[in-house]
Amino acid sequence: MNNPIIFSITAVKSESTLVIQTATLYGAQVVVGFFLPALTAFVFSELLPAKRDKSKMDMTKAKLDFYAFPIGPMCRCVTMTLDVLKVDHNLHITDIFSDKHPTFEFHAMNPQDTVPFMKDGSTSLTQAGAIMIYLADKYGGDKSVYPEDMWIRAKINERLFFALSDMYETFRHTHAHYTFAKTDPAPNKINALRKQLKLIGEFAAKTGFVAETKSVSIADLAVYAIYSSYTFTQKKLVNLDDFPEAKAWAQRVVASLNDAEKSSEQYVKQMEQFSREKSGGIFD
Ligand SMILES: N[C@@H](CCC(=O)N[C@@H](CS)C(=O)NCC(=O)O)C(=O)O
Repeated sequence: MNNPIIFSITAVKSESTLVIQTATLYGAQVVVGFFLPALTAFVFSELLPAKRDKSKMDMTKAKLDFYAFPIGPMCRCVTMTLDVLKVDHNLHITDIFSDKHPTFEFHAMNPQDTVPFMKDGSTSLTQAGAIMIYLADKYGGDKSVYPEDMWIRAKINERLFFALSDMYETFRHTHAHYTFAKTDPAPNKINALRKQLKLIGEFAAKTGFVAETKSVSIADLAVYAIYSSYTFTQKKLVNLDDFPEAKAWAQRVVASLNDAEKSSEQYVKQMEQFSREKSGGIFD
């Protein structure tokens, strides 16, 4: 024990153990003091928001898939939104009147079986209004079709729901009723249509657009998609000339849409052919 060599070896050993222990303790402090807070900050600031905002998680820039029967106004208001926002997409024409609808693949994606239906990366949506709002939020560019101000949005939402619920219901009981039932609609449904056409003119009186915005909003697109379905039914339903304010609004919308209106126009023509054939000439 008193051997000086053994003593000095023992002293060196215990000193290096002390050095290692100190280094380990220091390392642990660095991990706990710096890396852990940094890692926590990274998880909260980058990974968790990315999980909420699914667009950040999409590794590939795959094109959006849109399933529609675009001669119908519920689908046309979305095709117009896609065109106005210039969203690159695959359009899958889905014939809802075909015996094969819904296909197994379509039902697996959308158990509700309805169009419009959209898949964009990991997001899939039904309901025309929900899809329009999503597109405007994600691809809205300068946000003019759906400004971020909550008061402006509230009015746009109100008029969007007016179109997609009230106007669409009237469309089903008038235009679609003639097409499929081939009999006159109930008089109160024609009255509802006349009231809605008058309202469109009143809504547009303030700024020229139905949701009191300075330019076309998604509410104008939804109202226009349904309004344009009445252009070839005037002999049988209502004469659009009886509602000059609504007519002036429609012309204003068409003028501001430029090329985006072309696809809608082409689908309205297809709708005319479809409705005339199905109804057995009732609109002639
Ligand atoms: N409230 C829905 C209505 C969708 C809807 O009823 N779509 C019809 C065509 S306009 C449809 O897909 N029908 C076929 C089916 O239900 O199988 C929306 O806004 O998208």
